[in-house]
Amino acid sequence: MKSRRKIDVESVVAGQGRSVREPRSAARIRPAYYRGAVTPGTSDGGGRGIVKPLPPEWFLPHDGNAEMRWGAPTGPGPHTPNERFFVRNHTRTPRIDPDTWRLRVHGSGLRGPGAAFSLADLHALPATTLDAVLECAGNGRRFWAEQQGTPAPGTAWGLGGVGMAAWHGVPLGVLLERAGLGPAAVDVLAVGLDPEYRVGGRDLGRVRRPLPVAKALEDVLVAYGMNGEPLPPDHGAPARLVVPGWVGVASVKWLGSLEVSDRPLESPWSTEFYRLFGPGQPADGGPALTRQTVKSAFELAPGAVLAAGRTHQLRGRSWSGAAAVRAVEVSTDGGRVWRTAELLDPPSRYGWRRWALDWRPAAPGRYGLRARATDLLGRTQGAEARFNREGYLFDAVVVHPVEVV
Ligand SMILES: Nc1nc2c(c(=O)[nH]1)N[C@H]1C(S)=C(S)[C@@H](COP(=O)(O)O)O[C@H]1N2
Ligand SMILES: [Mo]
Repeated sequence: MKSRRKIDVESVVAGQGRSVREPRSAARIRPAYYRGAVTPGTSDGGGRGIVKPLPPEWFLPHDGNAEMRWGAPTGPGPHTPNERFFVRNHTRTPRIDPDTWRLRVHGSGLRGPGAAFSLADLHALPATTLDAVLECAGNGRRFWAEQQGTPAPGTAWGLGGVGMAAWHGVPLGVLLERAGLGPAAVDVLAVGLDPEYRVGGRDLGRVRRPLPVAKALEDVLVAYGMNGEPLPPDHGAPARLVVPGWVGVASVKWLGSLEVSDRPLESPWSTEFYRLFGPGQPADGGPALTRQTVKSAFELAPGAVLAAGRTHQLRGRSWSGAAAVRAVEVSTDGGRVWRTAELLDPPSRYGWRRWALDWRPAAPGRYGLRARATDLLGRTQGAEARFNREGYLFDAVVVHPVEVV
């Protein structure tokens, strides 16, 4: 049994929205991995620590994080283009020299001394491409306050802490086999190369999180490609984990090492953060979060203005961490009548499905549009989500306000 330390989650989470202190000189942390300073994202201060541009029509800044706006069309296909993909950084995007970078695999769960892989080594290993949604566990957090009157601390994401990419890389199982995976291995601790995370006066060290070997061998990727391009700096270059269906934090970016252990491992990201605390949970918190819940979003700006007496095609996307989305229903009358939306993509185990539905609002006024999805396991979205203190996994139907004129 893993030890469950009692910790002051409130103070830790309360600090999450604030800026964290600059790392010590990057050169002192790990000279080979850092090359110069990070270019700021935008001059409005919204994208501190993010390298790519963050045009306000595409992104909503949250301190050092960037939320994707659902109101801006993202292109013809189901994939979120790299330049539009949300960014969630605990500190800032590091610049890593791909030529000197190595991924070190070590630990008691290996048969031998372990191995170190260069990017060229990764490129030479068998690779696969996988469509997978990547979503922050806190996605939708602002709706705890807005819809349920129970605010939760932390980044107030709308529904844009999510994206879907075609991830390309080496199955983690292949890599672990090459590194000498032994029969006693139980956990793999992935460690990022971004600066140490400091919060509430404590230095929690590098972002890292254990992954059970069973999941590691199932479908996890060490990804170095994203939508046909090399992984961009903000999304984990040169390589990151992609843990399909699981909370975003499992997909550790800027991968530096993998500790393969014959005993269970833990980190603050599995003991303090990304667990459920509160009503209905064990007194000292639930288990480390794994799968994401079911969600749906309209591809429409909140408060969008639509003409009365005309037919509008409502579009959106739905996803689930547990199984492919099976059906999506939409209500335009406050949740009384639900109509089945047309699904525009085939079922996808880890990808989302786009959908569409025609709506001809007869009369002007304010409307709350609702969409709810059901996955192949029968998991669906209700009118209310069950509260937890940190506001993770909001899975209720989100009411999307529009104005008909
Ligand atoms: N090393 C490292 N990995 C990380 C993070 C981080 O701050 N550092 N953030 C995690 C969280 S909370 C999320 S939701 C996803 C976000 O991935 P993205 O920025 O590529 O969208 O990365 C995860 N991996
Ligand atoms: Mo996250």
